[in-house]
Amino acid sequence: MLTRRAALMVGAGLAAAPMLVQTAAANESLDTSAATPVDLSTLPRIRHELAVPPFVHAHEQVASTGPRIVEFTMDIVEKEIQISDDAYLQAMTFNGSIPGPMMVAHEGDYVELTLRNPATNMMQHNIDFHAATGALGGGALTLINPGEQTVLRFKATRAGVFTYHCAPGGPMIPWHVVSGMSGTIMILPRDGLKDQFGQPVAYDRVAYIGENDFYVPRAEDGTYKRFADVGESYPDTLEVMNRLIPTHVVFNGRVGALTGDNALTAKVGERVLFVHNQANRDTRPHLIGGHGDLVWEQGKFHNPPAVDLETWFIRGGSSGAALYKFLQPGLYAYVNHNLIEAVNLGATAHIKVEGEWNNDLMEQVQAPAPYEAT
Ligand SMILES: [Cu+2]
Repeated sequence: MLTRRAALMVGAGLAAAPMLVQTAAANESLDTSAATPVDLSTLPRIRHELAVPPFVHAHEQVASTGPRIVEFTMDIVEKEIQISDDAYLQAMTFNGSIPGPMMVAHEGDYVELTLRNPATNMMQHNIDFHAATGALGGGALTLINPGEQTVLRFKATRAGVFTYHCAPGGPMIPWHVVSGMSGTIMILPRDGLKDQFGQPVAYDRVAYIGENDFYVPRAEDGTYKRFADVGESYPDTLEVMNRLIPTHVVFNGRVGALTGDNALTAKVGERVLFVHNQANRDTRPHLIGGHGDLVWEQGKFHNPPAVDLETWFIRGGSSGAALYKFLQPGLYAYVNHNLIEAVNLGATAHIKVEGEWNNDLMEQVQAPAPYEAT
């Protein structure tokens, strides 16, 4: 059952942008009940509890078994979050985090997601997996009202990191996405990742970065507006969204989510797989003082990775992956190399790396000191 407020909001959104309604029909549900049943009863099942980003649930890089049904459960959470010292967002989230949690499975597995929309929410939601085939990525089979749940199973036929996001129809689609509803699923080849020569490579840890562009309305005095609930935030937010200039561009939900005390950590010699999701807007990650040793810029693991990249490109609506082995200790910044977005709007993460300095790779031959002009 749609709550009265949610019904009002859907109606208000549709009325505000009639052209979008004609072209984006993701709110039309699909009846697949007449399809021939498949029997997967002999497949083993494994259930993963999702981790909060930037962390990822424990998983095998090389599959030790044949295909399995890999089970996940996510709750949709509508809540206000603070996104900078001076701004709050009426957020919509998968499982309470921005980005939504990363799910990991292997090519040939079946992903089975239980998606729940608690009765305390106001909005209809669903999920569109870019990794899945048919039914608008599952969006047409998963539209749920507050108080409902749904279970979607899809076969992971393509390997890579893929964006998933909410797509409940019409102008609700961009609004839910820029309110926080996106994340990444990683489908690994069964025999793991390969370098540019086809040789196996492994990572020691995953750093899962979700980048978001936020559009927070301002009051007449220039301060950011705060709203009682997600529904109340919609009309003003739509106005800011449609001007296409974000007020915030951040990693993992807020300015400073991955800096200072929240910085990522690594050791010299460790290989970190940076997975970067941006569901709405192009971006260009760069690791200051490091590189992308192997970069699946488009995020798809059956394409040979590019090597030695300085900056890579993530298309809006996709996830990409970059593997880097840290060679020097110290503080690294992982940024969106639109430096205005990185420094002034928030799209910066820090990695604190421990280990021994290598003077062969870099040496301060002379510390800064005054010099005599000649
Ligand atoms: Cu949604």
